[in-house]
Amino acid sequence: MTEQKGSFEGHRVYLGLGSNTGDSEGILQGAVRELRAHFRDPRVSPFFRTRPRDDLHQPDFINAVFSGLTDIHPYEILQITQDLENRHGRLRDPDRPKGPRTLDIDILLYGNLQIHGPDLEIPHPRMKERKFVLVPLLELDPLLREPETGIYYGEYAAGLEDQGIYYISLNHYSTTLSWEDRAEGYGSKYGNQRKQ
Ligand code: PH2
Ligand code: MG
Ligand code: MG
Repeated sequence: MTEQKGSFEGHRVYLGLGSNTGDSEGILQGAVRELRAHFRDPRVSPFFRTRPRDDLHQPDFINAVFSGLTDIHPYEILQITQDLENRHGRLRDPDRPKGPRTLDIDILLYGNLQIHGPDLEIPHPRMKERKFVLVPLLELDPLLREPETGIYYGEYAAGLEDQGIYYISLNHYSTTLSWEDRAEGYGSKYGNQRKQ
């Protein structure tokens, strides 16, 4: 069999990153740096400050989406991401499964693959209700569609209420403002109202 070098691109994987404990922005930057080593053509969305969902009494999150090409098996990706979470000192309060965390990495999409296992579901079952996932995802890939239905993720996002997603400028390294001040100062097409 002749080898066709470079003809197989691999699967494009999307990972949702979140943190709301410690130096969240630095933690996500560190996670991205490590993830890049496992994927070809790595891409990362802008970072967003987002209002907490599900468990409402916790600090705002920083969220972003990472994407890259790979042939690594989905369960092996799960190993890599869980290892990364653990090495970043992820603390889980068993009473608060959706509570504060130093680093959360969720597998959102693996090409058009669909997996419905007890410890892994792809596409991520709640991603289309969550603007903290959809907004950064759509920054990376505005025409992305849901594998099962072909529905644009942009359509899901457009149908959702305001969930408090605040853009953080990519150009913020040149300022000495806190990320909260930057988010407020730069404004956003997703709305720029500060939480009360
Ligand atoms: N993660 C959760 C629960 N709630 N809210 C925001 N804004 N961002 C998150 O990443 C998040 C959340 C559970 O993983
Ligand atoms: Mg999560
Ligand atoms: Mg998770």
